[in-house]
Amino acid sequence: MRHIYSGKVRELYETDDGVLLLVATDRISAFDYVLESEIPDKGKILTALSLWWFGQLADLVPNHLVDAAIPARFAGRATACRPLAMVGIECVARGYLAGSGLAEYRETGEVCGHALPAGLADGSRLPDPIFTPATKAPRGEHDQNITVAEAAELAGADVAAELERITLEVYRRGAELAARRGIIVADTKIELGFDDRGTLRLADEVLTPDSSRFWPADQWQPGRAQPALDKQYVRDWLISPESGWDRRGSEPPPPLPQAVIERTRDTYVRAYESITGQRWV
Ligand code: PZK
Repeated sequence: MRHIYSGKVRELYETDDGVLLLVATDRISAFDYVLESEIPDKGKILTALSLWWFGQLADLVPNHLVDAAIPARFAGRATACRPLAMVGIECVARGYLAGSGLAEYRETGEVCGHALPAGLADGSRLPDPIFTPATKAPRGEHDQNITVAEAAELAGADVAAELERITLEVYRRGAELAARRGIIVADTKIELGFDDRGTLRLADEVLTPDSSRFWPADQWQPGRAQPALDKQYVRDWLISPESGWDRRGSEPPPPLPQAVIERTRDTYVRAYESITGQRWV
């Protein structure tokens, strides 16, 4: 087996049979840093959640999962995948305004070429979910939003239309299911790739808090930044005086107190349990 790539919080391996292993670690990022503290079981929880979603979405879009042995040291935190020719576009759907979508809206009144009504605020629900593609940024940089027309130029009009259709369907299904459990899926990013027969398949992880913005519905209040379902305790502690950390300085964030680690682990467990309706064991 060889290691082929390190992401911020995940690792990618290739087995001798050409199967890819996506390994979710317990690393956590905040404010663009990978923290030195880990969240116990985070990788296993997100892997289980992603697998559950692949099942829920199987009638909408084929996926990259294959049935292959997973080495014991990655048990529970890896998915075995077929190698795909990945589409060079990050496929994002947004049902609410936040992050780079909000920034673009404030500057132009549009997001990725979608004209939006005036007067929307941080966290506002959009009239309809929109497809907001982005180009993959080099390591350490942020993805760059592009218009739907630019995506069509890059990928070809037919492929881009498929990306948009699949991304919006995944978002709608995900948002609808999560809403029944009191969770808002503000947006989600999916990755798609072509298999050796030319079929587009859903890859990577899907509808996890690392690839989506999950907000507790009972705390949703447009007009301010929404608390994240998963790492709000981490962010709040890091920007609190107790951490002693200056977000605008050049120092990396300090290690998290045990209580913050434990509460954050609880938020991942809660997210898993409320979305899937299954107990985390
Ligand atoms: C692939 N990534 C992102 C994921 C990392 C990085 N089925 C596939 N075929 C080919 N390539 C990929 C996939 C998938 N999924 C995914 N980069 C390439 C990534 C996990 C860990 F370090």
